[in-house]
Amino acid sequence: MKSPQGTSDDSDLVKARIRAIRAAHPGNLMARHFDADYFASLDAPKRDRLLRIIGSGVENPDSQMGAYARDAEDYDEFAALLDPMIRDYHGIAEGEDIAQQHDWSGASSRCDLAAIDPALSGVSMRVRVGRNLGGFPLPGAMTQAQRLEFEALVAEAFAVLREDPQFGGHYLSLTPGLPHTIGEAEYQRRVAAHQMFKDMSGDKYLRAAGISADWPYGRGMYVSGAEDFLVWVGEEDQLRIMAMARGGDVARLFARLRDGLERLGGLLPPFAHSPRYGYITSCPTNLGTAMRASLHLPLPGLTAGGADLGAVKKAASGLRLTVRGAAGEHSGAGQGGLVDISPRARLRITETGIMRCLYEGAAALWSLEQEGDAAPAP
Ligand code: DAR
Repeated sequence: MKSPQGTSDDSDLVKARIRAIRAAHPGNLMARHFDADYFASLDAPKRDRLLRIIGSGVENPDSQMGAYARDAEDYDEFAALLDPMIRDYHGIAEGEDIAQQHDWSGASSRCDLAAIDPALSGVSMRVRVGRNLGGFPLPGAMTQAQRLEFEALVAEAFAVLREDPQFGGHYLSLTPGLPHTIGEAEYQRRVAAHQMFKDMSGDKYLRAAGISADWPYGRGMYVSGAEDFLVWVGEEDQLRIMAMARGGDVARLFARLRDGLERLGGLLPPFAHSPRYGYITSCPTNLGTAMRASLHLPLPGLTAGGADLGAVKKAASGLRLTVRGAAGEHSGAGQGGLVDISPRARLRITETGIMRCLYEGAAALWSLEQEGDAAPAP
């Protein structure tokens, strides 16, 4: 059966299919929390909207979350299903209050891994946040015209930012026929340099959610002169704003992002934000700070020379960190046991909390590596 993209007369089929997914894929949070009576209580238009939100999780039973919001309001309008999924994923008990706070004060502190060990003065670090503008649908529901309208709006902001002494740079569009459009060779060079994002149609989850539709229209990237401040346009969220650096100074990296976010935010309409869930994102896993902070650590001892991530994942989990290969999700450890470590929490933690979790977690893993012991101290 094709995925149920908004055909409410598929209700019984959908319910049966989700029951089967729940049995075969207990980790699919949409299937775990889907309630057939709630679904049946909705009128046809709302059933159609909900089917589109969960379509990726139905089409891809191996999903973790299994849903992508299509409008900022979806989190309130479909809270009966989405809130239990969000609590389950982010480890928030039913009845516990959710009120996201934001705090960037840590970016003005001293958090430099090189001060712990000069060997850490060359680590590759990246921190990004997702942002969406309240006046547009989220990427899964945008028409091609809306994607082009959005790109034109942010390109105006980039035209101002490019003159900024701290963040000056230029915008590279993938939309055919624009003044800033880049060719295939430049695009592939930027992808190989780990700057530009790939065609999302290769991600079955994003494809099923409609997030990769109309590729490459409305997509592009702003890059600062120093190539250490980037803004993706039209990826999983409307904007992914990131700072990158080599070295161990985590606080300085966060300060770079904080300042860039402030400059760009002052040139755009307000970002979609909820007092409950913080910055609104397509995927519920990113709600709250909408931040992913990471750095690459060489851990040959903890990864058996890069052959096995099991022990380091266990050690990292105790430090509230996730570990993946340095080449991204689902990749193995790189040369010399190079791994990407990142705080797991996004919601009910502040930006400073994430920064400190990354800094302290990296220091702890490095110390274990030096001691040659994969089990963290009790
Ligand atoms: N694959 C989707 C999303 C998982 C989180 N990763 C994101 N948002 N890039 C799933 O529901 O499993």
